[in-house]
Amino acid sequence: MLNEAQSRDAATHSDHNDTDRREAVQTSRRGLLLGGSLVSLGAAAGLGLPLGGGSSGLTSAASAQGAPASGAAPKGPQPFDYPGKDKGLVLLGDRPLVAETPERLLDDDTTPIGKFFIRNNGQLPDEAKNADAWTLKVEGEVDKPLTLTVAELKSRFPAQTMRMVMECGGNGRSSFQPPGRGNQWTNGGAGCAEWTGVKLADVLKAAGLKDSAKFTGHYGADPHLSGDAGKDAISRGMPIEKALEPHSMIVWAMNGEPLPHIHGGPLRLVVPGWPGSLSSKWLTRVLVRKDPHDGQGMGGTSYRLPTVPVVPGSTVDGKTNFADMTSMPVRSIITAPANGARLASGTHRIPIRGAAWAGDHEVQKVEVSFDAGQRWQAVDMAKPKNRYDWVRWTGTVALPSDGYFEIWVRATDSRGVAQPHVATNWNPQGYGANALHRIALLVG
Ligand SMILES: Nc1nc2c(c(=O)[nH]1)N[C@H]1C(S)=C(S)[C@@H](COP(=O)(O)O)O[C@H]1N2
Ligand SMILES: [Mo]
Repeated sequence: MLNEAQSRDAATHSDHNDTDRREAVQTSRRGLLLGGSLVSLGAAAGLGLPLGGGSSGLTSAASAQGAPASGAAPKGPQPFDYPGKDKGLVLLGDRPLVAETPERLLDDDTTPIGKFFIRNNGQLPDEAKNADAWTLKVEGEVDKPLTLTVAELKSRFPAQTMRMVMECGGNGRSSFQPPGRGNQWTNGGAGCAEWTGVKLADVLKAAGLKDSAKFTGHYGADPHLSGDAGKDAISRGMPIEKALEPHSMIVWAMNGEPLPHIHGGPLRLVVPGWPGSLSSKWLTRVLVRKDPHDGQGMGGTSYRLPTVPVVPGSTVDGKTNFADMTSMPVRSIITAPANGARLASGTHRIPIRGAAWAGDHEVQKVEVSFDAGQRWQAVDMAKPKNRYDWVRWTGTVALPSDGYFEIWVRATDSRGVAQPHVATNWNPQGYGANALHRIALLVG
């Protein structure tokens, strides 16, 4: 059996199709964790223990990510440095640029742009000089192919603003054992912003969908990592039913500001509830198709899950008994206190808060435990603003004494499906892991 460091190494160096390759060149998460913000968080909180962040699984939260990987030289703190972004984001890879938001930074009702995670598959395209002149083509199985500028989108169709979660399909990947290939997200490949734009459905209807219109394919302006102009960085698509949902949007603003370049400005899709990879940034073209899209990031094991569970670590090509991911699974996070917080002796009533969301489903309940799941208590949930908004929750746990405690949280969706204690339905690229979130606290 591989130990954690070895298998993480294997994950980092594995080589498969193009998508995998891109993820494989990324910086090892382990190295960053060792020298990075999570360890210093423990230190900053006055705690000598090497507490990890976002840990899940069957080891204690304090030890889950604390042991140095053999051969990895400890590095100094490496704050994430990108214009307009919070230095507390954690860099998962710099080529392509990928950064996640530690759970404690997801403490705002609406995730500020500065704290919103970044997930690129290719290079950044050039920044548009005139956002309103950016053009989008809608073609394929339509009566009237359209070429629309952003200015025309704004003037021809009714605008709407929705607060909705965007979540990477690989969010939670670091809790798979053996590790799934790709960015080792904890729970921070997600954020919830206010998106302003038009319904994708309105634009598709203006183009006139033919009876043969069954699927979409999306294209963005970002060059492939290799620079090869014949390849797309990513090009995913979805069934037309999802495209026609009123919450599937073409957006130009985020939290009331023009959509930032790093988040796909001037124009992107937001397809809530499903893997973030459908929410194409720097959107240039929506192709309406009669057959499922075959772009970069479709097929094989890309954004696909086993329909018949496979042995963890097995070699599978995704051709049989696999299906495209649709709804993301239910997830909850504790955003305060921060993992590793140290509280004064005698502090036993601990206010805690966080967020929960459930892909296409609603959150039915959120519960917390301070005794490793022997007893659970429900917390109060705020009403979401609209469908696909997350639920902000608050609660208080009454600890029996001073000492070391873990607070666990789990959410249950509207179908009665709760988060598992360990990541389940292992798959080679590590999608859909939603093991419950835990934080460690030391009182006294
Ligand atoms: N054109 C383009 N669109 C893209 C991507 C990309 O690399 N290129 N990444 C996708 C993935 S995998 C995710 S999770 C989201 C992330 O959006 P964000 O970077 O704004 O957080 O964008 C999606 N849209
Ligand atoms: Mo993603």
